[in-house]
Amino acid sequence: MATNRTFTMLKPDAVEKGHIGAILEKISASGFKIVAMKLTQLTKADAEEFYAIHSERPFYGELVEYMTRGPIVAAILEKENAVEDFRTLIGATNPEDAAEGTIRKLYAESISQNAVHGSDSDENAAIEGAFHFSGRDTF
Ligand code: RTP
Ligand code: MG
Repeated sequence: MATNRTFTMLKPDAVEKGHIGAILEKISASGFKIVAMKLTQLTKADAEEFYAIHSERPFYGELVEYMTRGPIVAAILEKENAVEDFRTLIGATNPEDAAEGTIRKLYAESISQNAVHGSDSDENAAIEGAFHFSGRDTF
């Protein structure tokens, strides 16, 4: 994946509360082009692998439970400086610390259930995008 791309998930809490449309609208309005997208559900093995970096953290079990409890929207987004700009758009991990107008400030419930994921590097964006999408599903 080119470095002008990032990977996102609208997490189960956002989907359950009916926020898919509002969040995608905000993403599009912020200049990101959707180049791959689907509604899907993570298995326990998927979530454990996706968040393996956090496996020693006290919240890991809770995180895997949360991320697998219902459908998510997975998408690859394209924009110049996509990884950094998308992290800015979603805001801090804890919505209490997130800037006004960010997706987490608007839609996240808590530090654990925070509505949206954004890749933290170009390398991880490529790995995470490839985890969910084949070349023929990416435009
Ligand atoms: P993400 O990977 O989902 O985009 O979130 P992030 O970079 O802002 O935060 P990260 O440190 O990578 O944490 C991954 C996800 O784990 C949950 N979390 N819970 N209870 C807690 O203290 C806690 N801390 C993190 C959140 O769902 C967070 O997004
Ligand atoms: Mg992270």
